[in-house]
Amino acid sequence: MVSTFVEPIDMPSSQKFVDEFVATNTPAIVRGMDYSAGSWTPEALKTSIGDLTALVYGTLFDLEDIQTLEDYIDTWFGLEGELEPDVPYVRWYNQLKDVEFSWGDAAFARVAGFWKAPACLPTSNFVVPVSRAEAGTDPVRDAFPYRGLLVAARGARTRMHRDPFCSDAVVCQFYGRKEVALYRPERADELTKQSDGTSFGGFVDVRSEALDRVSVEPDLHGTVGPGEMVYIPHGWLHDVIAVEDSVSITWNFVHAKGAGKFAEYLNGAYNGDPEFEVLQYFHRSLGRPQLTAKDIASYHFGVL
Ligand SMILES: O=C(O)CCC(=O)C(=O)O
Ligand SMILES: [Fe+2]
Repeated sequence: MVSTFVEPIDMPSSQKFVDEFVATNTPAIVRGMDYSAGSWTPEALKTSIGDLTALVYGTLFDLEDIQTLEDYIDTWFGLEGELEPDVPYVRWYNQLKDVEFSWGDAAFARVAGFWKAPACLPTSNFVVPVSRAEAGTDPVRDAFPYRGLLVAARGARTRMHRDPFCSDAVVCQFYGRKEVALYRPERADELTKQSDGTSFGGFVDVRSEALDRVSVEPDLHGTVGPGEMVYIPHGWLHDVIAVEDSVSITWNFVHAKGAGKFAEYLNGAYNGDPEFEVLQYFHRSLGRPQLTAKDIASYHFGVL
């Protein structure tokens, strides 16, 4: 099989984006985001949020360290030569659990004036997160599950995984470049090494032999640079590497037009999935009592 290069498309309308990509579960790379490029350079970020304590990870989603963003940038940005293994990665999520922590909420509040949600994304009919009073939901100001500031020195990577609870993801690129490899949901078995009981883990590491190429041909591959966004629909497995020092913002959502698998998840697969607690947290944060998967399903889809 030969992998197809994903050509960036110009920013479509949200109706077109929902119909052509969200409803059909098709990945896309979109160019033409409206953002303030000068506010996202490493130097500018050191001034705006460098004093805040960031969450530092390895190549997947296990927290390894905390460090101010300024320390991280000073230590890791500017590496040259061959891509180095084990470069740490700042994934600075807004609060998604009931624990005190250096969550990214304060950093998101400070950078809110520097970007806008890409115009192609819908602003209503979300199933996740639940919008307050059914109002539109804006990832610039509102918390979404796994909304994170991603600061990745060259060589830092997100190993092959699949995002949690059948949610879709976007990654908006503001500085530097990343390479993305995408594998269809039907290939999950082929790409599973061993099930480790988490949503993210247990997949083959396609860059274990060499960082600059993937060892299993993806269905789609592309690169994302400043002002571009990648859309990763639910179920698609993906591997991402920063080939330049990189700054992005990501978040996950479920839209009513792409919610079929999410409904199935609530009907069974949530059971034993530690990520289900994140969904419950988002409902609780709106003042609702602890909801079961059945409650959440009937809230969104009526009685299943
Ligand atoms: O940009 C990246 O490193 C990929 C992020 C990602 O896939 C995720 O956070 O789930
Ligand atoms: Fe992901």
